[in-house]
Amino acid sequence: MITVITGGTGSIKLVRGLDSVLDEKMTIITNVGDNIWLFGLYICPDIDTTLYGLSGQLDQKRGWGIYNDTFNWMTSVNKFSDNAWFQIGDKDLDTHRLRTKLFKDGMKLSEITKLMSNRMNIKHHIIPASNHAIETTITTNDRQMHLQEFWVKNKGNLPIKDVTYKGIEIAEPADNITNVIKNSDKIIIAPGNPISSIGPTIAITKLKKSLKESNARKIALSPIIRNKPISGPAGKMMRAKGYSVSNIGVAKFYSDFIDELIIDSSDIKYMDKITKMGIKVHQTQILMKNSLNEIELAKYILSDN
Ligand code: FO1
Repeated sequence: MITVITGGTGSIKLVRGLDSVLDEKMTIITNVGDNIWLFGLYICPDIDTTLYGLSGQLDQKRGWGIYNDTFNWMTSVNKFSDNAWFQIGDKDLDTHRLRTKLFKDGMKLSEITKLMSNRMNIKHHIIPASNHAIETTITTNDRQMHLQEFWVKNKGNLPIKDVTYKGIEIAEPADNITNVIKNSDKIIIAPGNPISSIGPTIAITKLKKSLKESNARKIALSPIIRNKPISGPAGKMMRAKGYSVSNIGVAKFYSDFIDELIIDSSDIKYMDKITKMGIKVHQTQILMKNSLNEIELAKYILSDN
């Protein structure tokens, strides 16, 4: 049984690769830290990227939203709302509308995700990390803000003093996540931003405990090549949390539960240092520029090397 812990717009590339290669169903645990209420809608970007990615609807260039979407509704929103910095596509809108309705009707986020996944004919299990609200919050010089306000409204151009996960103290893993983790053969940490895409999930106390206790091979993919994040604000965030922006920093961040780390072939110089931390290191080409790369990396992870 394969379980993947995902978040951010890069994870879906690996998930797609695994989907092409695997005959069996996998479980995909998605980040909920960047969920946000805007325009009266409950928006869950990482769940939707997974849903759209696995049902062939994703705008692959942007990494979020639906391809060939239009943004006419946003023009009306601009008249009334201060939050028009967050772009909702016209087709994408219906996902948020339905989720919000079902949520207000009393359904849990995991139930809503299952329903949507079934309607999109996705064979895998997509489970939000928690049904509790967890909010990734960025502390800049003068105040705290939601991750989306930092990343989308301010384009990540503010200094980061701290990153916290609001609500994490009381958050429980959704559904049967702890059992899935215990019974998995392999648990793959997708190449997402360790702090904002994977961090909120593994900070859930009971989820982390089950990761530590699981006998699965726990394999993380580095999101960093030659000391630079493949995409997004991982560098700034890792520095703010006291981790170096390198594979050493990634290894340290995951060191209390992973067995293995896959790094890019160009970073081979870090191998010894990471091995000394008790983590087995693999090196291969980790940058996924096209579907062939996605499939090759998925095959590499699934092989027993
Ligand atoms: N990212 C942007 O940079 N600008 C946007 O206007 C934007 C809108 C948006 C709407 C729906 C959705 O599911 C994702 C959206 N994203 C947008 C992506 C999102 O901000 C982040 O990349 C993810 O939260 C990272 O996981």
